[in-house]
Amino acid sequence: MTVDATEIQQGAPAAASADLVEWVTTVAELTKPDAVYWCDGSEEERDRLRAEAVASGQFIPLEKRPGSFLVRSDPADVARVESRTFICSEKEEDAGPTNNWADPAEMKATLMPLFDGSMRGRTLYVIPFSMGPLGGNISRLGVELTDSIYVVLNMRIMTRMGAEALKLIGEGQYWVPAVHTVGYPLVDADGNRRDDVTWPCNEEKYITHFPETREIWSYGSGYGGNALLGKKCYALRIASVLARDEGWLAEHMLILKITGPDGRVYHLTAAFPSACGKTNLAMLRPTIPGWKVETVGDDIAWMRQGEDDRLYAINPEAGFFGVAPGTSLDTNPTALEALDHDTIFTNVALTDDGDVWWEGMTKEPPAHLIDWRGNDWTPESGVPSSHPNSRFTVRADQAASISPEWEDPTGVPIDVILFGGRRASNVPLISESYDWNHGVFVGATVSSEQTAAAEGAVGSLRRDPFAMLPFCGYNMADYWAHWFRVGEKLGDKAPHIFQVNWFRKDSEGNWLWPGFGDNARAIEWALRRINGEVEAVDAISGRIPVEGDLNTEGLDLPEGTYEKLFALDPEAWSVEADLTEEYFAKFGDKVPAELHTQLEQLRARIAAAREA
Ligand code: GTP
Ligand code: SPV
Ligand code: MN
Repeated sequence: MTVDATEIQQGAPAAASADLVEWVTTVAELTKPDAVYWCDGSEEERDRLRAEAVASGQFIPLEKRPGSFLVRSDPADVARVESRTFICSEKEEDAGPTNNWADPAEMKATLMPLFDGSMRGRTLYVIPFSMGPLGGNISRLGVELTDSIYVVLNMRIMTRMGAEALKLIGEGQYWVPAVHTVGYPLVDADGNRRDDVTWPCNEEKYITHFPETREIWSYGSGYGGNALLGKKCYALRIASVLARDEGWLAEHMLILKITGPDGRVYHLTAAFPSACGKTNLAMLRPTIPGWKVETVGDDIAWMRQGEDDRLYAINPEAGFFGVAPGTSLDTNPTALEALDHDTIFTNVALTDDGDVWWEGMTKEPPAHLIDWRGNDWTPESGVPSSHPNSRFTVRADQAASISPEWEDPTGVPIDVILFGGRRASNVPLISESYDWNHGVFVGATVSSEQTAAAEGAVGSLRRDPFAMLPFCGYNMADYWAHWFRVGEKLGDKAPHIFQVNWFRKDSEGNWLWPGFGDNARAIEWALRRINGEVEAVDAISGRIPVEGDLNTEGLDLPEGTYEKLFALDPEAWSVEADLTEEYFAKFGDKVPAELHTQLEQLRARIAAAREA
């Protein structure tokens, strides 16, 4: 029996506004669930939903980690699906050449038959949530409707979800509607029932955004950014549109606080593409004495100019949806320690004693595991035991490194912005932008080797401007123009911009730089630069350290490492410049003139380096 409008109205909490109840009713009439359930965010509710998910077989309780569960997804639903992600703006040029565009009316016409009856036999969960601290000025509200308990329990960790958010919406605050279905109804239109599976999803997937009406509709996937709609769909794709219209920034950036030996405090944001080290840097344990890093956010930053004209950042999320493989006591002890309770693990391996394991967690793999597909696994199996995009979901405040300011609704003032990516060659360990506009050019031209965070060819080099390629909700060239406008408003209060690359390799393919905790050394140099404590060398990509100024004390780097880390080959950079010109051409006359000016200046520096 599908739920009817009267039942929905009677079942709605008193705090629910009429417009919200009406929207829920409309979606329920379309998707035809058995029941509608309004999430209140309580622990009692969490425990009940966990128990249901365990009973259905989707959640495997982990004895070693209280309140923690392992979930195995369908092998065909393991990452964001960029090819199925659409920006449905009225005009195609407003989506731009880097997004898949669809006409909003046509997309709705495609989606409605898919959503029709898509929740038959299931419960529709109403998830009111806040991105950012509840009631904060920079924070924004949303409501996700979903037929997945997995999504509810993940959203409960990743956002401030429940009665408080519902109350703010009831008071008339702005909210964004987001509808999600796994697209696996348990009952067909004729009333025939089928059994559920542990990871329901649909072969057909649509992750759609309507920037003008500010709606999100997601069909067919239960995984990560495809399904936890507060994250990429709202906090980046829709929020980037809001930010453009309202003069702020919604970015794919970590936020950290760093304190030096002299007690001075700085805040940084860093934009790195998916699975390129944001979580790791946000929880960095510096290897240089006297430095301390605290975490504000690991994936998304919302930034606005404050009353003192500086740029302030909040983390709109409440949890971490972090890459599991590679997380170890050596690389990221803070993350590993945070995962000892109340964590959802997706697509990692199960040990014989009821714990989890993934590649890189320990040097020696266990002798036997159940892999992420549910099969027996031994070190001889020849395949990874965990999916490369397997993830943990954990409350942010479970990380010991969490900054006391992480929930400050006004945010933290940003001193430095880093842009980075995975580059085996050409891009030096660190270089300082000549000014804001050069920094925007650097951000706009980032390329990075693709990772397993999205479907596609892992390792292939692709442009990922501002690490926003899959997340910008409008034309990327307009987004660049927006960054120039923001810089103009910030003037001399603007953060300093640096480019970093932890991933440079030698000719044998070995990392040149130890990375992780040692990345603090590059940040130390950046902070000394902004304080005017050290000189720098004007180079092709920006200003690079004078040899000896980069603190390598205690590192056992082979002779010649500095030269290799900072090598800037004019021939290779000339090729980069040509590729950049080709890349800009895709955006036609939308490319801000300043980017062409910056490209000319880059070419001039390349020419000067050739002559030197
Ligand atoms: P998303 O959550 O997908 O946006 O990714 P992220 O940027 O937060 O990535 P994360 O910090 O989880 O890092 C992903 C991978 O990069 C892990 O396998 C890390 O081990 C690896 N990694 C992170 N920092 C470094 C580093 O400094 N050097 C090297 N070589 N690898 C690193
Ligand atoms: C990313 O891919 O950048 C992520 C993971 O942070 S997801 O939420 O799946 O987008
Ligand atoms: Mn991300």
